[in-house]
Amino acid sequence: MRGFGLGVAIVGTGMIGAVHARAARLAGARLIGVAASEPSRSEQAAARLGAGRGYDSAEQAIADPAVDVVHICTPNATHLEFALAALKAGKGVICEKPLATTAADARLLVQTARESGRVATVPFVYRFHPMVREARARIHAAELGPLQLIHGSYLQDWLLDSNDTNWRVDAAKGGASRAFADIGSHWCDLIEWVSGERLVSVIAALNTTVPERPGGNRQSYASAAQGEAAAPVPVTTEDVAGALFKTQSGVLVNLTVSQVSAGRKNRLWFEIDGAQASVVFDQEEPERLWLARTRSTELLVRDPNTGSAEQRRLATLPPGHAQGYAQCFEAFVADTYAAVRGETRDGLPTFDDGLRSANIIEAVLKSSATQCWTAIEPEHRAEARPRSSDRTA
Ligand code: SOE
Repeated sequence: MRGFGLGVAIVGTGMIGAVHARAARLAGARLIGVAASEPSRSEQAAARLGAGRGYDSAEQAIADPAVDVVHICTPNATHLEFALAALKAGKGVICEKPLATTAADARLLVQTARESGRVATVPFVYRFHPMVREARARIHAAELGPLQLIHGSYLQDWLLDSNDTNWRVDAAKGGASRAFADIGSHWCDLIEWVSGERLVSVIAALNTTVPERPGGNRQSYASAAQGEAAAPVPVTTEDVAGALFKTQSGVLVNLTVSQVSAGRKNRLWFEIDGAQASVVFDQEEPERLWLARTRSTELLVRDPNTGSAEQRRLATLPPGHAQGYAQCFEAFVADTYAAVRGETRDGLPTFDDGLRSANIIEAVLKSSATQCWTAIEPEHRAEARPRSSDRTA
């Protein structure tokens, strides 16, 4: 660690690489350089993202002694190689989700991270909405009573048109699961973390509703109109998924996932129903939390002056000045850097959480193939309960 800020490199310069770059800079890091798929693209991306240099390759970025933390923002199938190399080079790592395309690979990454002693995190960033923290604090303060049911959905529409495509569609680059691994993974991470419940088994069904999409090697979000013309290829990854889970205490959890639901842009929604009260969070309306009892309903509004310690910590703007996805990402990156400096932050998603997610994805794939209830590998979870300091004020 040198000077004021950590030195960081970003490997992968698509849509999400740019989000990382901005969050890194806001957290006070020095953006030493970026690596794209080829040197000329790295140079262009360095200019666009305000980085010190463009690297010739990911390997060069990882080997740079000026770099303390490597952000891995490349297609999923490359995460294993780059994250292993970065950990072995003694770097801290932020690796995009899904952490790996198989649970075995995710397990190897967890083991390597532990052996390295480095901070290794995964951007399950929706944990960083202040009102998500509020929901969690209230559940852990037993305000909802014993939990009865958890349900919800994560819906998008950016792959609705048969001309829409992206590397995620290709199982060789994105992994065998697409919609569930890309966004269902966020929902499962969030509800486990908020509720304290642990998913133990699942029955799931996956469906590919758009059987062919343009082939080719497009980066990030891109429709055929924006990219090069390419012949259609069969799609093997799912557009929609339905899953019914059971938790360790017997709570039923029902999830619908889709990347082909017209008008739904990034609608992560959950409801947690307890014996005394229910709580609802909608990622597209993240400033509010719906909290209802049988005879009264409240709409809680984010406010840095009220609520749980963690709501207040993550509220960076005054009430009524909307915070959203960008501030979640910024808080996640800032908390990762704080951990690299040796500080403790509540709810930082680590490689253990990436492995947890990979185990859930693997069980969902297996259940949909066998049409049977399937056990989820019960691996250690880094953090299941909030600190005692996170209580409603
Ligand atoms: C695309 O579906 C995507 O960008 C995901 O990869 C992100 O994790 C999610 O936050 C938004 O949608």
